[in-house]
Amino acid sequence: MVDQAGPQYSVVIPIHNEAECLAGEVSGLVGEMESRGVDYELILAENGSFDETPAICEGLAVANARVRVLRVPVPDYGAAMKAGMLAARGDLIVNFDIDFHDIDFMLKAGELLTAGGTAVPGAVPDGAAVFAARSGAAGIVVGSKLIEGADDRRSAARHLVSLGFTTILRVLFDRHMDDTHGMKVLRREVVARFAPRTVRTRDLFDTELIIRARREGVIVKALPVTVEEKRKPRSSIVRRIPRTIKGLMNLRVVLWREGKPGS
Ligand SMILES: Nc1nc2c(ncn2[C@@H]2O[C@H](COP(=O)(O)OP(=O)(O)O)[C@@H](O)[C@H]2O)c(=O)[nH]1
Ligand SMILES: [Mg+2]
Repeated sequence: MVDQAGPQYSVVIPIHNEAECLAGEVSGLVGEMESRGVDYELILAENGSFDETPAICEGLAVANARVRVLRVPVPDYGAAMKAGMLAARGDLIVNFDIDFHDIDFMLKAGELLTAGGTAVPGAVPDGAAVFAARSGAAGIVVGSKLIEGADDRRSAARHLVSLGFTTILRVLFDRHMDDTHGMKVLRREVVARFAPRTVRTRDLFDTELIIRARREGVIVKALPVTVEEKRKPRSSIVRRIPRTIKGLMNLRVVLWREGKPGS
């Protein structure tokens, strides 16, 4: 059982129509965390599936008290991730995809986030994220497919899309932005402070969360990752590109209207 104080890691995975690989991937992940003595909970943030996925999720939760299922009615990757992160009880909140997860990355990120004796308390007052920034500790660690040491084994087209996406983020928001869409680990108080303020869902929730945190001084560090396409992506990249660009433009306007944080 997860104790009252919450586990060290809450792993949140958005899930949609994953009947084929769900049980296998979860059992691999859980097995690795248990054998490495990780104190975890696993939140399967499922929505909109029309295959056997919901029943498989329920079965996984019944079989393991550390696994929880969260259902959101509409199929929305970002809304599922947001609900999962806000329901998480861990000190460190991890975002994985069912086809993209890496416990070594998670543990290395966890070390960076708790380095220097900045223990993450279970319940912290608002403003703690900014305190973390002032103390020089990172509040978010992202897995980057683009920095030195990363190994992107996907198609050249998908690598190019990731590169283009990050370039647009740098032009529109912050020239030091790194990869935002992929594995990441966040301190719980960063999620608690910024996730409720996000307005974009679908593919842009996590990007907006990072943009908002950076704007208020949260330190974001990047670790290089290896990424391999284990199966075909669920949504078409061609349909995602115009939707994403439109969403980013909208977010730019929303943030301009909000003005500078603290002013
Ligand atoms: N909850 C939820 N999860 C989704 C949705 N679409 C995709 N996912 C999950 O998001 C993760 C990444 O999906 P994938 O198709 O591999 O996207 P990509 O690799 O980013 O192109 C997987 O765990 C999917 O099951 C959705 O509409 N709702
Ligand atoms: Mg994928």
